[in-house]
Amino acid sequence: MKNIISLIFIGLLAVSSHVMAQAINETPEAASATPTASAARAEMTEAEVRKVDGAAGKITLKHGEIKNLGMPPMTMVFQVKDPAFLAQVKAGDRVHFTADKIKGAYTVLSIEVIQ
Ligand SMILES: [Cu+2]
Repeated sequence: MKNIISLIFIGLLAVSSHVMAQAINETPEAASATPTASAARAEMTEAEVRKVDGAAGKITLKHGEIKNLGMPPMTMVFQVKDPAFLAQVKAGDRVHFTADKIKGAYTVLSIEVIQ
């Protein structure tokens, strides 16, 4: 009798943890609250170009909040995915860009001047 009660208890535990796992998976907040979003999910962020350093392959941006990186507005230096980006912009331009952390370095994945 004791064994049967134990089995029922274990069975209930298994069922309830399965239901809880499902509930967690189906919570919309849990699905979108991954700060390590892939590049494909990166949202456009607005910024002002402060400096373009073609030799170093870097760009300094005064950027707004970068949601996919969980980063507040600030001025900082980025690597660029494609050196050609640096020829498309100049200091003072207002731009839209996407960025992600690649091999530990914040990197601009796309950039376009706001006309
Ligand atoms: Cu930043």
